[in-house]
Amino acid sequence: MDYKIDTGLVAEHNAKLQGDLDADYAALGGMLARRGQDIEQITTLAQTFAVALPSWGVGTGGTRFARFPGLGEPRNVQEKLDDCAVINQLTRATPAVSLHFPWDKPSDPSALRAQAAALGLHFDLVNSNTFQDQAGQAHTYKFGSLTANGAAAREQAVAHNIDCIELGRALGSKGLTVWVGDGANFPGQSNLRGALERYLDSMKSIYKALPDDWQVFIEHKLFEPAFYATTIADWGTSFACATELGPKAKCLVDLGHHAPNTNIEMIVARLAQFGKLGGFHFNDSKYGDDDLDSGSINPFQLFLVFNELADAAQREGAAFKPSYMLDQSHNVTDPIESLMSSASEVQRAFVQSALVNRLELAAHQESNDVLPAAQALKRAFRTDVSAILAMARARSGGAIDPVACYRTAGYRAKAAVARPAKAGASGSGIV
Ligand code: AOS
Ligand code: ZN
Ligand code: ZN
Ligand code: ZN
Repeated sequence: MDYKIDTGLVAEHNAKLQGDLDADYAALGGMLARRGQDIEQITTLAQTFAVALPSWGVGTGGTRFARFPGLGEPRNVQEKLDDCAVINQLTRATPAVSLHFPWDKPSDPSALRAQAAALGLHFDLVNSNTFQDQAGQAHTYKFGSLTANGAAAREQAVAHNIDCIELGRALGSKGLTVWVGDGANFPGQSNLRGALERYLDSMKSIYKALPDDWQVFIEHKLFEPAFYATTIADWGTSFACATELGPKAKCLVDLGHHAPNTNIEMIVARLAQFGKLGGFHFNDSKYGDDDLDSGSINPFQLFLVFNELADAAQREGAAFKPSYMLDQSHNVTDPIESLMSSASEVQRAFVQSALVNRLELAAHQESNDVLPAAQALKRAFRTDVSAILAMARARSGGAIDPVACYRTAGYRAKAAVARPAKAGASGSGIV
């Protein structure tokens, strides 16, 4: 394995913290045992958790107003993989990378696949990009891509998605996520129904190009860049389109793509109930598509989402396997640090949801005993499972404290030397 952080350094870091961790773990184990829960079982479960990294997340994202590049940013997809490998080495929770084309288009897909394998990584869903024009592109997406009035722009957008499938296939991916910014800024600009009809026509062509074992995920988003009417604005539209397209089409929920205060966990429950929950883009949000670090604003919501996922997993067993990805933009932090801590925040919600006593909860619901039902959730949410997360990492070969270990290793300073800043470094301000 091509480890980017010296394994001796990780071992040394862990050795210093192991004693304290053992004590915290024993205390937590004792508390859970009094609740009838076995900490070992939960730690083993924590070790199975995985969330994919967004290739675009390892560069400084910026906002639509400005971008302040950091030192040692990855300049190409190979360097992005190196950074993703660091995150996975220290967290052991991010073995897959979700690539975005054409941003990450490799000149040699098999070489990129080999690099990923050497780094202990593989490729999750690939993402198409028809929300911005690329240099030399024949037809603009200014007035839409998959929904454009002009057949030529639509065909170009469809062809790009099919290229993404081909590329993804060469890389070992099993699915495509389609997010389009198509919509209108003015009432009257676009025929609302006509745009969705064109979207469906375009998506049908993409769907036909899917290999047998592939899926396509439709990502909805309330607004931005279209500020009056977005074609795929909500889960209802996404669900209707996924249903119309067929069994390989599912819905992808980006937590930031809803109006403030939307009950996202209920959307998750609905999509799971009807077999259309494809996956997630995890991030956090205060106002809109803020792409803040997962769990940084509303960790209770994240927990409630995982509580629904735990319910679905219990009902449906191994067949229930939504894809988990992060989709964040890091403007004021080192992206590697943010992604490490975000992966562990999502893992935290997963572990907390496993602490919910589902039998007890069901009994309270059955007897309409409301307060204890609410308390059953709160008790799990309030449990500090940090020692379980740290133990899971240590046992899987990661770092007890990933951010501290990363800082000790001086990876960013070394990257700053190896990757001198250049204008227009890879990454995007649009996430
Ligand atoms: C855009 O708002 C979406 O979240 C998409 O997932 C997008 O492809 C990604 O954020 C990269 O820009
Ligand atoms: Zn997203
Ligand atoms: Zn975003
Ligand atoms: Zn978004």
